[in-house]
Amino acid sequence: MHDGGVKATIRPGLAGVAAAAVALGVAELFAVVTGARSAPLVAVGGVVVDHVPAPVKDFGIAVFGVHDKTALIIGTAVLLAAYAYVVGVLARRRWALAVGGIALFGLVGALAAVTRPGAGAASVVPSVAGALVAVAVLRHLRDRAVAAEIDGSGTETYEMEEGRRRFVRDLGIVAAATAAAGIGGRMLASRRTVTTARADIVLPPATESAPPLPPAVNAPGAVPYVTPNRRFYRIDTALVTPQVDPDSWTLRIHGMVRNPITITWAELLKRPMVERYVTLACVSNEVGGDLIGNALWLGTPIKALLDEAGPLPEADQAVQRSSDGWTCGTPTAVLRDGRDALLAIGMNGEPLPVAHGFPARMVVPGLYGYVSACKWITEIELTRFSDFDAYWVPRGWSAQAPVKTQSRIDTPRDGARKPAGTVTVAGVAWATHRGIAKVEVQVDDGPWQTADLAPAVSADTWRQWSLTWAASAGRHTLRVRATDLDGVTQTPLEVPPAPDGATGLHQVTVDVG
Ligand SMILES: Nc1nc2c(c(=O)[nH]1)N[C@H]1C(S)=C(S)[C@@H](COP(=O)(O)O)O[C@H]1N2
Ligand SMILES: [Mo]
Repeated sequence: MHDGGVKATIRPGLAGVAAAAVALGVAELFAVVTGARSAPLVAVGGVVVDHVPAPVKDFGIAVFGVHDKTALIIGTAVLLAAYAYVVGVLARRRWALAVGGIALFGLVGALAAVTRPGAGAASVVPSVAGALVAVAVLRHLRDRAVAAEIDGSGTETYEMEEGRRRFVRDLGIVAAATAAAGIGGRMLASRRTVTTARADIVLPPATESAPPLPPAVNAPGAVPYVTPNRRFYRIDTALVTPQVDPDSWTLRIHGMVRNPITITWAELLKRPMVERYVTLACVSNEVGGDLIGNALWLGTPIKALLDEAGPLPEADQAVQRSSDGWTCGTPTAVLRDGRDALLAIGMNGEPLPVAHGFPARMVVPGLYGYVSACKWITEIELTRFSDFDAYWVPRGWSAQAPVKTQSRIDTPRDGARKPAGTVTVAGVAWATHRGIAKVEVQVDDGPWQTADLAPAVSADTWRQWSLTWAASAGRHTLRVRATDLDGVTQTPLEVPPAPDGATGLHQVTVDVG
C-alpha cells in the first residue's frame, strides 16, 4: 500500500476543513451571547447581501426570499471549506502561512461582524475565538497527519498505521465537538428567541373592527381572499430573523419634527387599534408570481402618531428603520392622506409572526413593500427624499413605488389538462388603494370577456374574479387584464420588476379534451 502524494495532501486538507468547522461551531456558541448576527458566517453573508451589485438584476433583486438566503449560506460555507482545505495543506510545510490564512479568516469575520448595523465591540468575539480554536486544532491535526505519512523510504511501519488511526480518531473527536458546539449554540440561542414573549401576548381588542368578509370565490384552485399566515410570502434581507423583545422595544419618531417622540410597547397597546384588510405586494413579483398576500392587520393609524411628532413641511420622506438597520422611505404625505397606513401588531388575529416583523411593522395600502412595509420597526426619521436614499434605492430601485395594476390566473394552472365543457377560470386582480373596476379574460385571439368580480371589503385589497368558460377541445391560451377604478387598464407591455414593478399580462396555456 502506498501513501503517496495524494493522501499526503488529503489528510492535511481535511485537517484544515475540520479546523474551520470547529471554528464556526465555537463562534456559534459565542454568538449566543454576542448576538446571532455576530457569528462570522451570518455576518459575512450579511455583508454579501448588502453588496450584491445593482446590475445583477436577475439575482435576488429587491428581495431575498427564504431560498436565496439558504443558497447564500451554503455557497459561503462551500467557499470557506475550499479555503480551509488550502490552509490545511499549507500547514503541513508552511505553518506561518497557514496561521496567516486563519488570521485573515478571523479578521474578515470580525470586520464583517463589527460593521453590521447595531454591532458593538463584542461582535468581534465569535470570529476571534473561532480563529484561535482553529489554530490550536489545526496544529494538532497537522501533527497527526504528518505522523501518519510514509517517509522517504517508502516502507510502511506500524507507527504510521498507528498514526493514521490516531488521525482518524482525532478528526472524529473534532467533528463531534463541532456538532456539539453548533447544536448547543442553536439550542441556547432558541431559548433566547422572542417566541415565548410572543406566545404571552394578548392583543388588545380593536377599537374599530374590519367589515365582515364578503362572499368569496371558492372555485377549486382559486386562491383564498385572506392569505393564512403560514402561506404568506416572506421577503427581507435578514439572514437571521431579528428577535425584538416587546419589553425593550421602542419606536422613536425623530428628525425633521417639532416634537420628537418615543413610545414603548405598553404605550403602543393603549393607542386606538383598527382592524383592516390590506394586500401587501412585493415589487419583485413577476407577472403571474406569488409574492403577494392579503391579511387582516391590527394596528394603530400612523397618521396620529406622526401628527403628534409634527413633521416639518419640508420633510417629504418618512424613513423607517428596522432593528437590523434596513431602511425604507415612504412619502410623508402618503402616511397622512387618510389612508389606512398602520403601525401593525397583529396579523390575521395573532400577534405578528416573528418572520413578519414581530412585535411591530408598517403596512401602507397602495405602495410596494420595499418602500413602506418595514418589519421589526424601531425608528421613523422624518427627512427629505433629496437627503436620504433608503436601502434599495442605491441598488437601482425607485425611491417611490406605488403598486401597479395587475391580475393573475390561479386556475386552471399553466399546462393543465381539462376535459372539454365548462371550466371555471379564476384568479385575483389588484390595484391596491385605487381599487379594481373590471377584470377581463381573453381566450386565444377572441374578444375580451368580462369576468365576475367578488366584492372586496375596500380598495386596499385584491379582488377575486371568476369566469365560466365553455372549453372546446384543443390547446388554448387564456390571458387576463384588469382595469382600476381610475379607469386605467393594465398594460400588455412587458417590463421586468426593476426599477419599480413588472408589467405585462399573465397568461396560461391549457390542453382541453
Ligand atoms: N426590516 C425589513 N423590513 C422589510 C424588508 C426587509 O428586508 N427588512 N423587506 C420589505 C419587502 S421588500 C417586502 S415585499 C415586505 C414583505 O413583507 P412580508 O415578509 O411580511 O411578506 O417587507 C418589507 N419590509
Ligand atoms: Mo419586496
